[in-house]
Amino acid sequence: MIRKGSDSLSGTGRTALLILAALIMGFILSGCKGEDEEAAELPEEESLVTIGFSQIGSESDWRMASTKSVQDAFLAEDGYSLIFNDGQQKQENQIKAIREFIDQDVDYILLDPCVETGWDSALLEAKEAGIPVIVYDREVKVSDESLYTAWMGSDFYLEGQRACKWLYEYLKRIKHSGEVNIVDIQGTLGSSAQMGRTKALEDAVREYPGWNLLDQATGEFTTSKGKEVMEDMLIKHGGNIDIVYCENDNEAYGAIEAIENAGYRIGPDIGGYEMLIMSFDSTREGLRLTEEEKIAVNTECSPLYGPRLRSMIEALRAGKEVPFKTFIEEGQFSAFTGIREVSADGTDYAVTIVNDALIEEREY
Ligand code: GZL
Repeated sequence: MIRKGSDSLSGTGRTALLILAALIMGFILSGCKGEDEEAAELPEEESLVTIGFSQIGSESDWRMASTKSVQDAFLAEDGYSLIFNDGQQKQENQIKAIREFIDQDVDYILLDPCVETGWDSALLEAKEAGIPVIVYDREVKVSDESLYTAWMGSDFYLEGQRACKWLYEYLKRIKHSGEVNIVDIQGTLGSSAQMGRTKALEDAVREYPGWNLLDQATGEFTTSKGKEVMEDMLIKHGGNIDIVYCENDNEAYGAIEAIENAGYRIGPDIGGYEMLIMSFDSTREGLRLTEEEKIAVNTECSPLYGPRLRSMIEALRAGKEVPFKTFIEEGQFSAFTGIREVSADGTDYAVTIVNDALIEEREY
């Protein structure tokens, strides 16, 4: 305490003054932290929203882009703690990860399911623990849809329909009246992406006269397996193959390598004994091959879910309703300028002609 009118302070008074001065100094200093101190200041660990992210694996360019999109959307500086688990393309690993997230009592679980079935028990455990599960990209098939909060992803059957309709229109424009022999390098068997794209091709083969499905085998959405499957198909069918339907870009990379190694030509001129490659994903590398006409048509499957998933979680945190099922818009690309749109399911979809600028701008 400071006494008034006194020209010298007692011991107590001096101590009080020193304490007061220290308090004032402390107050001033605390208000002017260095920039780096503020920058380094992150939300307290316990205040972060924790998210368990069960990712399928790292099998393809698409998958890596999908992982990056989610990681970039849930940063600590934005108040999130993302716990990432790579399932290495095995459902048992993903189920184990879900159970670990429950033990860690995360706030939300993000799941991209490698296959559609076999999730009921793990999802029931999450529901009983009160942890909302958002499924994205591929779908789950469960006995009770209340086992998860929402799904957002692609319409894989429509992707396949658009790809096959493009081929139908293309064959018309080059006046190819004969039969076409098609081989199908499938994705991971049992995944929604594979089932949708495969079924669309099988339905088109039934619908369009002269379309023959020579062979089908899974390339597991990888370059190496796609190459191996193509090598086997070339041994069995050789130059009888007209169309190679690759269910993702990485399989197309592998198929192209196998076809060129075997001395066959790749391109849109199937009448001139070139093999025509179709693909899905529309990655930057896939579109570069499309511009070179090594891939005739590339049907997009966007991996950029991060911002959408973050918006959904922010809505849930705010107590808002979110749609149970959300399909995302996707494009289609080709270097063939004769087709600018295809109609599927009663809707006209634009076909974008690839060019360098478009490829440069791609986020993945
Ligand atoms: C489809 C996605 C598929 C991609 C592949 O949404 O699940 O898995 O098409 C990826 O590239 O491996």
